[in-house]
Amino acid sequence: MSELPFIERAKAHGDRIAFRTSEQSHTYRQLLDRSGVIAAELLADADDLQEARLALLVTPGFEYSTAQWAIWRAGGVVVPICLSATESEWEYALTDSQASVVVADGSNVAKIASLCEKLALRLVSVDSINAEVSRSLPEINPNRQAMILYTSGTTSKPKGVVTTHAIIQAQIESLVQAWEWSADDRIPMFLPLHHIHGIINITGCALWSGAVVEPFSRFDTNSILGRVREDAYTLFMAVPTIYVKLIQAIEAASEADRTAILAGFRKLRLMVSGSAALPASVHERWAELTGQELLERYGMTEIGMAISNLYRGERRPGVVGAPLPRVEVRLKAENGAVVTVEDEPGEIQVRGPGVFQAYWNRPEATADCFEEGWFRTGDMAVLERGYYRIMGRLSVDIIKSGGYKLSALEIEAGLLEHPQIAECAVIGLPDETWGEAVTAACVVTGDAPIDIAMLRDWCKGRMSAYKIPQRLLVVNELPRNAMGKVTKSAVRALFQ
Ligand code: MCA
Ligand code: AMP
Repeated sequence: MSELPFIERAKAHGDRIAFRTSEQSHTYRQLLDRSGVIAAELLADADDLQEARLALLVTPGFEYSTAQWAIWRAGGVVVPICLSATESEWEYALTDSQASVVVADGSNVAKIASLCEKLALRLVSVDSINAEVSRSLPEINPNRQAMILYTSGTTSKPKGVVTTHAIIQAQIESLVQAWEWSADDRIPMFLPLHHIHGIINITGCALWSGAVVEPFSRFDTNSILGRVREDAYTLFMAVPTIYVKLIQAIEAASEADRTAILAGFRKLRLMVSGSAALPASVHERWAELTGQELLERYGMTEIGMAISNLYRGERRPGVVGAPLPRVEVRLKAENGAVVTVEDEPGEIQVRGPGVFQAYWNRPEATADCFEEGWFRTGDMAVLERGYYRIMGRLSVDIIKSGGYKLSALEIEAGLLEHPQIAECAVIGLPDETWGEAVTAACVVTGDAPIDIAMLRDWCKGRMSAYKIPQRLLVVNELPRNAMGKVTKSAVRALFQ
């Protein structure tokens, strides 16, 4: 019987370490065995989960990957949900994806139990599966659906991005080839596992290659710097905000600590930045400190990684590079013509085996984002001396803060629930640490004043922490055009 390629590969990696923490290590064989046991439990009496959606609320690390593999091996579709989301954000993802099961671990089980009860969903606690059941698992065609990731966009609610096993494999193989992953690699994983940066670029590529992943429950500067000093890694991948925070930490460290940390970074074979624009100044400062030229790359939930600076070749600050293996990129000018020369801007459009299948249950949105078989990214770029430079986004309603993609419309809808906010407009303003800071202009009613601290406090528990505005301006009215529509460029001008 043929198995999914990642299973076949894991068998070959056998007794190599897949996950290592300060407490314990797990091998690829353990990953296979444990995921087989969980798959059997998930199947219960069924032969195949037949692409049923199973939400995943599991801590990063061995537990997460065993549960993910178990869902795949049982024939289900994984819907990873954000560990720190609010209950209403979970409810949206669970109902929109029509999930029938939630797979959770540790304290996450209790956190989501009442919601599962409300929605009549089966809640499986991976920790309580002890049986050593051995049973045959279904044969899974690689063209079957494998994962749904929720991504914010130009609609007020996030959309589910559906990928198949074959698409995931194409996304991983492209990166493994371009960045020369091997079984000798060791990488820290401190990014959230409901987005592709952590799922595909780090964990997916590492497990495909037989490498070691060192998981952290969150980004904690001191623990990660401690391990860098000990030469624990060969590879490092992060969003620009993390490099900014690392520079601040290194600059604040004592001379001795600083020397040891920098010596650790110097030994890595590759450091990658992505998910948001890496300012050239950060690239240059990092190179000055560590001698490492950060490799910047560009991607999107819908397409995986598309463009990258070269592993062996030029890494130019401020640009994202050239198309990755098996990815085709073109620029489409505003007048609809395909750009054929350098220095002329256009929208990035992408084609290739790593492009997603569809937005879950949204045929119109899916059709709208393809043009002649090319995916329209909504990002503008220009080709300069063979490398693409990202110039910005077509939509002002998409904000990137700390690598998270946020919908201004979704945040506005949340803020309008505040009893005193009559109208609001949310924009992203440039910010040294976060890339963009979520910023709100609000028309407030009633006599009680509202300041940013009060607003942030009110938002806590109502929306994920990274969506909460960092700046607030109370205005008498929002700027509108002749049609009565709020103009975001005029809102932006209010802050200058
Ligand atoms: C945390 N906070 C944030 C953010 N993250 N505020 C705005 N934007 C954020 N992204 C809040 C915290 O809730 C806290 O609020 C305060 O900021 C300070 O928290 P701190 O502990 O300093 O931050 P942190 O918890 O360390 O988080 C920073 C982070 C995190 C590690 C950079 O944001 C993160 O993991 N970002 C990566 C997201 C990611 O993986 N994106 C990739 C998407 P308070 O003080 O009120 O409690 S995939 C993608 O984009 C494509 C495919 C691609 O190309 O990769
Ligand atoms: P997401 O939907 O979270 O996958 O975010 C994808 C978006 O992140 C892209 O459409 C870009 O706007 C942005 N992005 C990713 N990498 C980069 C980069 N290196 N430079 C600028 N923007 C980036």
